[in-house]
Amino acid sequence: MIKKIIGLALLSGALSTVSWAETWNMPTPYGDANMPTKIAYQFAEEIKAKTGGDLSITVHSGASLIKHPEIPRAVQSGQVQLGEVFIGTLGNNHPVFKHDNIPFVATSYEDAHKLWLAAKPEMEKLLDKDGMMLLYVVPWPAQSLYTKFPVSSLADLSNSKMRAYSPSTSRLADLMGTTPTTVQVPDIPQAFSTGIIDSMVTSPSTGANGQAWDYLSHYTSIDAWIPKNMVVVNKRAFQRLDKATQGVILEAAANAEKSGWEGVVEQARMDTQTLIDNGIIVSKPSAQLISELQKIGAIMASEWEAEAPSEVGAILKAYNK
Ligand code: PCA
Repeated sequence: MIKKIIGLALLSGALSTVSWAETWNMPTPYGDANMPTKIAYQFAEEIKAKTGGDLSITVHSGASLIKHPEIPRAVQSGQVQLGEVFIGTLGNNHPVFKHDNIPFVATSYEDAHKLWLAAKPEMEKLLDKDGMMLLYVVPWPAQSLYTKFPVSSLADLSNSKMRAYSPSTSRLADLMGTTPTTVQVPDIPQAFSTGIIDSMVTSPSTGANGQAWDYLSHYTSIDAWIPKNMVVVNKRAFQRLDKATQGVILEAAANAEKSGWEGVVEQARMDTQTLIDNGIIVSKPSAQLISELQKIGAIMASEWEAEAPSEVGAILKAYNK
């Protein structure tokens, strides 16, 4: 009898240890050289340290566990507990996600932050409907134009094949008179060298990480928008945790978001310098190019608002306040 009781006690002790230390999986889309990925590792480390190892998060970077387009669904279904995604890729799910990729709405980091605060309540409502909760966002450096040739006006881009990474950038490519082609980051070098694309709009970081100097020559700093990655958690997974652990996650998320907004300016400067050091011709856009692009931005902004007047209207109203 006594033996049996001891046996049970040991067994339940062992079981409770197992159920206390949890491991969560966190797929991310981009590789380890990117700031959002570095921040994801910090976020995971902070949570592990502050929970004394009760919750440890395994970061699976570079879409190694789940392909980028499938990450939101994996979090929603609970296949993984949390994950990271580039907000703009969800533009076809709901126009609210497009706030992330509309040219010339917010071109400074300060304005991009303001736009984010304006969009956040609408984003949270959408995610909540899908059983997810927003944890934090990380901004990318401002998006600029990379080409295999100099560009002084849109005419120089006619017949160009431009990379697109979201519904909004496909629309942008159309309006610029180019042919949009969707290419994931790891495939950019190959797509340029085989002539599938000859231009793209992305950050100095993505150009520098992909050694853009190997396959293109010009960078025109149009700084057209400042997009973000977001990290979302499955609501049920989060609610199952005790209050203290939930608090640790929210605190680590706030720290992650802060380091992103604080770090992005210096990241942009360093990566632009890397482009210059490797021989890319970095220049400011001509007045003509900027005015042509701004006209396209205005068209895109009004199309965007017309798609969802109440939600997008709410974002723009909060932003312009
Ligand atoms: N790099 C990512 C997203 C935005 C950025 O700067 C990309 O090009 O796909």
